[in-house]
Amino acid sequence: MTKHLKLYIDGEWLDSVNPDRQEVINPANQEVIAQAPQATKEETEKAIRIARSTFESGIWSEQTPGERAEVLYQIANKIEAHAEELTELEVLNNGKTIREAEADVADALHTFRYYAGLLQNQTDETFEAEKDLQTMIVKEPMGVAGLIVPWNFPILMSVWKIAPALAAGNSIILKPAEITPMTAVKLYELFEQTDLPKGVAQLVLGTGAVAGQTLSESKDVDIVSFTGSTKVGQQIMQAAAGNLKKVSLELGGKSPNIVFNDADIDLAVDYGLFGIFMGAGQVCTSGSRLLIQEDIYETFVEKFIEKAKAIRVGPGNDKASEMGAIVSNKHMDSIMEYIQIGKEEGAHLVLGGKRIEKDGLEKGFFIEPTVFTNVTSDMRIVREEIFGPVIVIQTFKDEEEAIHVANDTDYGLAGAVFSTDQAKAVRVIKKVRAGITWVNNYHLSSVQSPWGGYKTSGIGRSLGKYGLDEYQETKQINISMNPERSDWFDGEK
Ligand code: TAP
Repeated sequence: MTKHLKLYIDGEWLDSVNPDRQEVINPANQEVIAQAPQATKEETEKAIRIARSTFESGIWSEQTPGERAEVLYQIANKIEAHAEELTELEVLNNGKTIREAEADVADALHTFRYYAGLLQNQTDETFEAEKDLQTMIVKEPMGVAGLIVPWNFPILMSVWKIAPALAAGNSIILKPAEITPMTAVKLYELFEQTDLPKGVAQLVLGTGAVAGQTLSESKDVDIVSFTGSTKVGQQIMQAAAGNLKKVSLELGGKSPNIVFNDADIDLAVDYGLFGIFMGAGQVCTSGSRLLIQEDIYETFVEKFIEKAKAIRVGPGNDKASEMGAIVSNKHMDSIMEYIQIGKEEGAHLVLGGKRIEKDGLEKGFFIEPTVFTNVTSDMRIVREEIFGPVIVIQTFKDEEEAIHVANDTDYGLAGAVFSTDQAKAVRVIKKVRAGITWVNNYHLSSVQSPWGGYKTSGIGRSLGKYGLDEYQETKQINISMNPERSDWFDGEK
């Protein structure tokens, strides 16, 4: 039986008045798993009004950090207790593998615990600015936070926004991607079992064009935090200009993974594969451009293809699958179109390139691990984010050229260097214009570290203390300890 999902506003599960429904499907076999409402503009505005009123009431925003931290710990414990169910839902709805979904759920609960701890360790500054003038620098919640998340990490991207936004004392409205609402709904069911006050957290299921746009435009929203495509990020910035709300954007990438001739080749191959094929390449930080030094090119490509060929593609809920499905038919078509473009541009397709339609995968959205060589820097497959299991392999002569090719992109989200010469590796990674970088590994990161990009990859940082800052205002309070008149306008002079 398909589940009928609802909106969650002011502590109530509500049907939308809009009769249109979004079918939520399992991308591994196209089975319909739920029907989701498509919130109207008025329903989204109602969610914003409730968030504004709970914020102003102080029921959450004026709780002490210790009290708020306690609720965040309760949420983390609920996620832990329901980890298996959340993992299954994520696999079912997104198509990723169990191993990937387990890691996401573990990261989600860890993020709530991290922000609970950070909140209790955040202390205000105070200093004597002048004689008898005591200054305090305090952090305050921003107000109402609109959180818009994509489909590639449905629970994790939601939590990376919800945990710091709630920790800071904001009231929130979450808008998941239309096609992947399942774990967000479960998360809100878990919130109901904690002491999070009613009306602090709303869930609006709906389209980007209506619900997302309403959140971005609203004068009653103080910050909109978005993860997704650069194109929509630009639209959100324009919509947000009306009340000059804060905009935090984590956007796309075309990240370089540089391998020098002195690298441990097996290690570089291993992380090169992980860098692009984890999440079937539907990861903002994917290492989608491999840059190989000319003299190891043949050896590297041979080993890389041999291993990529052996990747077991299949349904996420099969423990043997190493790479899952593409999230939707529409997105699969977009990836296949890029593969066609690559061929027409004259790149050499040396592995994959086809939809997989055999061995029980006929009904799902599966694409072979795909490798292009002989590419040039002006090709669209080299410049544009494909967001699928497709890698382009470029070459370079020396350190200078490696840096030039790595930075020859509009994006600046991530990048990596492989070399056994630590000094060179650090020298080069410092020149890569990107916010999330690695030396001799790929994709390894922690909740303490700031997450975000340079150039068209975004504005602002998630996670760590930087992520909490995103959702806080900073205020100075100047206190006269021994008040005296200023006599600035003294009519007698
Ligand atoms: P986007 O269109 O960017 O969607 C991301 C989120 O934004 C979804 O919740 C979407 O809602 C919402 N949205 C869409 N239009 C909006 C608007 N005008 N105002 C406010 N919110 C809006 O991503 P997509 O269509 O799913 O994927 C397209 C491409 O984006 C991908 O191929 C990939 O290159 C990139 N992408 C990047 C990332 C990351 S993490 N960097 C993640 C996903 C996608 P609905 O979809 O529900 O309408």
